[in-house]
Amino acid sequence: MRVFKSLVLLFLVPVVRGSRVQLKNGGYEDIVIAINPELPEDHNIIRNIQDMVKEASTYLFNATKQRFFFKAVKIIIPLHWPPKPEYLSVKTESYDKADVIVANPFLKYGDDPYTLQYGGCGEKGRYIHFTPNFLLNDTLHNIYGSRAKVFVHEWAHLRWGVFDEYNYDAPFYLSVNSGKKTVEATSCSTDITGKYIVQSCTGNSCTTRECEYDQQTKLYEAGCKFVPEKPQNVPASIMYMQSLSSYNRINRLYQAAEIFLLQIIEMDSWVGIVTFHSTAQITCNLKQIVTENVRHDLTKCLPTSAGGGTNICAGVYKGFEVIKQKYSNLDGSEIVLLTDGEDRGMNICLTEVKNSGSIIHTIALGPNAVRELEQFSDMTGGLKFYATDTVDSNGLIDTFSGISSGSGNISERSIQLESTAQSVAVKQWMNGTVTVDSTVGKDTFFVVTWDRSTSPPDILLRDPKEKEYRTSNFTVSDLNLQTARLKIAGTAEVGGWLHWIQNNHTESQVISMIVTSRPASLAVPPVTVKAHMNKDTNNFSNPMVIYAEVSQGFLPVLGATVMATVEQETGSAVELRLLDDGSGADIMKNDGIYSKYFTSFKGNGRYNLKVHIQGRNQTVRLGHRQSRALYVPGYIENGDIKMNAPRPEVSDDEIQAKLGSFNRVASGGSFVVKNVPSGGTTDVFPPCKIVDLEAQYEEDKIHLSWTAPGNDLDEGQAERYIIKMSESLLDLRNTFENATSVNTSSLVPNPAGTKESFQFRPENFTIENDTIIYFAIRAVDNASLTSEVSSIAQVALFVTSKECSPAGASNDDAINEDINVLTIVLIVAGCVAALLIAVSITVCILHKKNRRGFDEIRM
Ligand SMILES: [Ca+2]
Ligand SMILES: [Ca+2]
Repeated sequence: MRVFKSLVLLFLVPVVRGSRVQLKNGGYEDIVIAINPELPEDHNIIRNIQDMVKEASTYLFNATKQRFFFKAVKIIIPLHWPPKPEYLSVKTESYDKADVIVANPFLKYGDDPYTLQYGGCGEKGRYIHFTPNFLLNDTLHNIYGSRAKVFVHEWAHLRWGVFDEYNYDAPFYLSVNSGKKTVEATSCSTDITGKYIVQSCTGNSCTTRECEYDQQTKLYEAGCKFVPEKPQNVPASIMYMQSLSSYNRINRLYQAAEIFLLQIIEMDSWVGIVTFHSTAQITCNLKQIVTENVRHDLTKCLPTSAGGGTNICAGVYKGFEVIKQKYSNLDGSEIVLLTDGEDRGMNICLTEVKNSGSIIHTIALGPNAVRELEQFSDMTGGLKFYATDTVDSNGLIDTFSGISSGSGNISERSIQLESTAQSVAVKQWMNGTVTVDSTVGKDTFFVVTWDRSTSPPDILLRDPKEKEYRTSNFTVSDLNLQTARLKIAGTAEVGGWLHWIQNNHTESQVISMIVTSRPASLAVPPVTVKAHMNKDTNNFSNPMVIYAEVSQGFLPVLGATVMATVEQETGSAVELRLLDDGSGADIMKNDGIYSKYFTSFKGNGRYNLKVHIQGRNQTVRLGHRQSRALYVPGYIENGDIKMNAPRPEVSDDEIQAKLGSFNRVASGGSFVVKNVPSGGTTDVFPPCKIVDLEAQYEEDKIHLSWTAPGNDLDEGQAERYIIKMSESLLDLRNTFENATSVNTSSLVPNPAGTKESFQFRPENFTIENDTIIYFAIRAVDNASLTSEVSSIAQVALFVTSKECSPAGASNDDAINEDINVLTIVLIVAGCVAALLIAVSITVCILHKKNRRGFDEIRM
């Protein structure tokens, strides 16, 4: 029996995530600024972006001691904006991989520029979000500073993973310097002068007064704001004020590609299909998907038998040929390339592929797929997928579903609601519920697949209004006898869809249920999920981090249950729950980004990631993104206090929006693991650093609380805790072992993610009035591996608030670790010398030709 070898699909809507910015001789190149397709035409946006970037380049150049500048920036404008002769068409740039997005905020909560960033300090962010109003309204200069400085501020977040040096949640902190206690604004340079002001407004008339102290916290009262003097001689940090053969692969391929053609790919796309083995053939010339019939015609071009040999370059060349039937160049076209075979001749077309302008997504199928396959994705900015031969993981189907448009036009995108499979014994049932939420419901498909019998299992599907669909309502295609498909007419009912599927075959078989849908309306963005690992290639024994970003438009979705499944080549899968609680791998609590360390490396080779998300009457919170520009409350000029308009605050009712229940499934692509020792591994992962330690002093007792780490980072259970206390923050941080121990013999760690609390009466420690005690904690696992020293918590045991003065004394003993940030900037900056500042700004039209070819390869 011949083995199916490879498949290539070509199409033309930009996908891809991840910036492709390059730094050459100090100049940042290939920066992409994309304007959301929904924005109406306004050429002032382009003009102001150009001015902003030019000015920012000079500012960055000077701020980094002439080391960095912006060299080449491309602006992608919506297709519906009138063209001009100087505009170019996009190549491999796209809205989805833009470094800067210009788009309306989803709901009105101001124009704060921010950077979506969820890695640790030093890791790159995803994108910067500017609103059109920020780019057009010059009066916002007083609030955020000049656009150029804001851009450099956000750029530091995006490229260098630098954190903010101000803190809305804790705007003030208690500082001790030479025995003198002062209350400080959390700012980078404490030499910045100004006043602490409370503003109260009745109607349009506002009054200001100096802040008073809160007797409870010994800090300034709530609502107190630091208002800086406008002329400042102190150099402020940019970060503060910025101003298958035996596995029946051919059948699985058909099932998966059919779902792609019938349900996933957008209307109006152009698609062609090519198959290849040792040579390549066009089986379908480019067709535009204008009706459902075209979709069905395309499925007839899919291969149903396998050939021999794998010549990947021949397949790709044939794919280029198909695209060129209609277009003079390959810019913006996309190719899906699938192979399960080896090909030593891949190198001969690397240069042509790289320069083609086409984006290539790769799918490696099974354990023998050519090792270098992913190079094509890396060179062209395509996605990478890996599907195992495990039938009950739906790997290949999920892979195809992961290839969706990145054009920024979410309203057309297919969204995977469910993908589940299991082996079902004779006469047994696979039952379940899929929730259709109000943000989706158009073009909803329920697909049942099975892998042995030639007739469908018995299917009963019941919608939320109790309307029933049975096997006879499903369509089984003539070409593929193991898939039954039901398209729901109109918009699918919102609520739980129950299904019962019985295996009526004479032996057990794997049955799966796949549900896809599209957004219900243009006005409401759907809940979407993006899942990925922190890197594509990992060397043991570095841990990896799994991220799933759950959002509705630009808003984080909180409270969802997020399960990640990581599968490796041998097919053994590991399931992990991702959390958004700010502990372990999760940098920020409640930002809609769910994270978890991954350490279960069972061997070398390819792994794939898939996430399942369930929301059950959860809320979407209209929270502010982190890493945004500081909203400056006002200035003092010649002794006069000039307050800016108060930040448009959103009430809690507005920030909480009921989202109802929903289901989502997303493929997170593939990654490669190297250097795993053969013959099993010993424990190399300590518990993760505790980052949320808090301390309180109440009734003569210290109350400590934190989130439990695990045995291996944030997984499992630690064996014991070591808690230390000191009157010196630096001693505690630098020489933890020498600090005073707290007796923790009664303290047994709970499983990772549990909230821990511990109370004790400080003994061997003289508590006097005016004492500040600092606390830190480390966890130890059963292999005696010890976590890093935690974040430091403090309690202040003093009552003399009169001594507090808002003096701007510098604090060497600073509590805010952010003091390192400027240094980080300089270290990052300290390697390249640039001689020239010349910004080239190109405007590109996001073309939506949607031509998609569909090459298919076999051996
Ligand atoms: Ca988070
Ligand atoms: Ca361990």
